[in-house]
Amino acid sequence: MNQRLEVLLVSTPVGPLGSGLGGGVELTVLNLAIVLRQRGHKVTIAAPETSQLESFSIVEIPGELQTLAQTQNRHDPVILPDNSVLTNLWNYAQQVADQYDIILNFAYDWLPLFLTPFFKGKLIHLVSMGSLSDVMDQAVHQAIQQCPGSIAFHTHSQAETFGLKEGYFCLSNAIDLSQYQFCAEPKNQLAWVGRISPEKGLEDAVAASQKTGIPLMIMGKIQDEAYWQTIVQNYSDAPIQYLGFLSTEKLQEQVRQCRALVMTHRWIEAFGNVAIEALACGVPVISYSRGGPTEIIRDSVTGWLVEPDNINELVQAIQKLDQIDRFVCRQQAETEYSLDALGDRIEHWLFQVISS
Ligand code: HBI
Repeated sequence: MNQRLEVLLVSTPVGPLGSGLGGGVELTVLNLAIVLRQRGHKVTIAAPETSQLESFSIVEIPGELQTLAQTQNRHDPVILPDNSVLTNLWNYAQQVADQYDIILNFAYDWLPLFLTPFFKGKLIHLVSMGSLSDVMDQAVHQAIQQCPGSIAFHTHSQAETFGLKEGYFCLSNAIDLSQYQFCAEPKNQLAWVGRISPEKGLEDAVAASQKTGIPLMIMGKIQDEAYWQTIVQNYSDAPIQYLGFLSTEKLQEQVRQCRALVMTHRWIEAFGNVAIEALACGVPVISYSRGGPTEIIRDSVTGWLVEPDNINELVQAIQKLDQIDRFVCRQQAETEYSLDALGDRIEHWLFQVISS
């Protein structure tokens, strides 16, 4: 039953698409828009004004951007600025709702979750982070309870942070594999990719680089300058290089030349896009056994899962890298994380919602 659906994607209110403020969600919106259009569905995107997304036309909505949820405290009340773009986005969605079969929300915010039952079964949500606040936890539980099937996460470990073991759709994620080139013969160096911020635990990867003497290529936006300076001072003799915040093309050019990607996150990663980007280049992933990466990495086959926050185990895993077949890493990306695999998963969810 492959009917042609009219789908409205409502983006995150923290920044215009293309600004990078929306982090991983920007790539997720783009990839889902691409696969839905490829499969013949009509895709419309509503997002904060000045948003841009490749060839997609966007309904630009004005208003004040929303505070980043991860900068707030767990017990904080909902904050809505005057002339909030979040409120304006959902005012718009409500006005045009009858023109769509499905309205898919990407905002990690209370308002759209609360509105779920008011949209007569059309409104569904892809939750983009783990549990961060009581108000969001409660809104997610209420949406599932009132509208079963209306919530998707990227991984089961992400869902578990909300205390959920069932009653949701697990979408995983995907990347455009044609942008990532396989590399069989790497240099003797390691990669670390991510926002440079305390919850990403960069210092552990730097410590492992210092212990093994293997150079560490660091890529990503410096979000916390003081945190970065502390690392540089505390590990002044570690063989590290900061390569900046790179485009996908430049990022994969660097990562593919590495023996492994090292993931040292302190918090529960909802998914771990950088892990599938590495696998797509044939690069094994060594990660703390915490959150999304535990559902991506096949331990001892496409990488190693080590005891969280244990630098010695990182070092031991680095010393076992020759046991990993880099081609198998690429194969896993092709089987599970291609845009085509994502297309199957998103259609499965949408048709499930339509038929219920
Ligand atoms: N914070 N309030 C709020 N709303 C979002 O949609 C949001 C956010 N913080 C981060 C974020 N989205 C995305 O960058 C991550 O989900 C990837």
